[in-house]
Amino acid sequence: MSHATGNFDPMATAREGTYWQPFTANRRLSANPAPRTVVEAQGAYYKNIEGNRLFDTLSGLWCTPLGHAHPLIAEAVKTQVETLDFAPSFQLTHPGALQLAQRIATMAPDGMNHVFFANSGSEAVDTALKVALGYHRIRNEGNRFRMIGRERGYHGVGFGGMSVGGIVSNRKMFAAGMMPGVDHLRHPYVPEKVAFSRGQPTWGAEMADDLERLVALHDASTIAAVIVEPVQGSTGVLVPPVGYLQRLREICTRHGILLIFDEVITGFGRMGAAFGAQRFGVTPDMICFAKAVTNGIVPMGGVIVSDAIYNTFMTGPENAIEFCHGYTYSGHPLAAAVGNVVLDVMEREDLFAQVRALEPVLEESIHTLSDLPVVADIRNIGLTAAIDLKPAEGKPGARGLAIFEAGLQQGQLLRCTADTISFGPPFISTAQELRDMVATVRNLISAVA
Ligand code: PXG
Ligand code: PLP
Repeated sequence: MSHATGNFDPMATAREGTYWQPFTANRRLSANPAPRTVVEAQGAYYKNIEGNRLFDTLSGLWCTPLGHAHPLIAEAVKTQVETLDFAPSFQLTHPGALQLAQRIATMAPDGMNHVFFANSGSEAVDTALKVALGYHRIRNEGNRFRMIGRERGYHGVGFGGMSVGGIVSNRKMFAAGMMPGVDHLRHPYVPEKVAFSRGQPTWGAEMADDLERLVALHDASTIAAVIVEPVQGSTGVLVPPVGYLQRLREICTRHGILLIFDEVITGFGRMGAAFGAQRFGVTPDMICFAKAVTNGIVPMGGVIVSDAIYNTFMTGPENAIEFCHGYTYSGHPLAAAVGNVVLDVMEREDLFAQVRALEPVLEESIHTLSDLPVVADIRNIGLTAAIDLKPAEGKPGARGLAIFEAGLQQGQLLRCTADTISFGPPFISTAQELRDMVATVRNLISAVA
């Protein structure tokens, strides 16, 4: 059989499982690939191979807030390929990455003026953990090797991010490969206290004191860093209680522990501000970013570090490499060009303000579903929300899967993980599109429950 594109039958290959897909029930997909095969994307909609138009309720995988096929991005990609398609980032530099670093530093909280580029959230997290180790070692505090993550946290799939992550299914198969010296904070989500909160729960700041428990157990002199998502996204939008992140910051500062915010989802406007750091009024020592920085069009991630951290590394012999770390594609010209255009569009179209305007629309609308008996909780913050369904008797995940598959027939591409439905619609969504999305979800939930 010819493999030329014209003769290629994607459905036949999907049934073979040749493409082993990430975080996917591969056999379920192979059994019925057509509804799940997307072939086009425009604005806030995908189209699948069956011709159904699907509203993009998670902005791809939280990464395409400006929508798809943006003409300025298409133009920037073409121009950049024709001008400078690749540039080594080891010992060389180029204007696109310099400009993007400068703009990201400007958007970051005061005192965070240095940007290290990677290509994904997972790489961003691994980079931040290595910066933390190096920082303490240079300061002759090399005994600080422990990393503290949080239960239910998601920090990607590298060995570092997996180790500080707290989602059990992502950990148990690889338990033998965990980084040494990692411990976890309890997550602050206690449904009896906070279910059906709108925005930040008022209960739970004291859950941050769990860090004092780990300090007492391990001693602060052995702890390098704490890494948390300001809002725990992947596990289903767990919103920080009022005062919780402030308290974590205070405890870290008191004990000389670095605080890393993993803003791979919350960064670049999703919270109605440049970063969750600003939305929640807490300045960490490092911010991990990815996804929306390039609208998901070209992979990119990175870490914003404080001046104090950067200056600590910029010591030693003048001609020495200060941080022996980096990726072939760090600061890739194509990613940088797209990043610069994305920030142009966000600024010109005032999209953070648009998020702030849509937040109450999504909040009002999604909380109307609380009357459905099968709904266990609804949470929201910024342009994100999640619904927990009570699992079907003896069949956890069955309701979520049924809703995902039925959604594909009813014009909604939904993100269902187990029995949680998460939402992160594009910033370019209209209020009506958000209300229609919720109306369809009401019908879907009613149909499976
Ligand atoms: N940190 C956080 C906070 C993330 O949300 C990563 C790191 C890893 O990024 P990469 O680019 O290596 O995948 C993430 C990624 C979902 C979903 O449905 C979430 C992510 C990725 C895919 C799906 O919630 N988060
Ligand atoms: N930077 C970028 C890239 C933006 O998109 C915006 C607002 O949309 C701003 C800065 C300014 O943010 P604010 O509206 O919160 O003052």
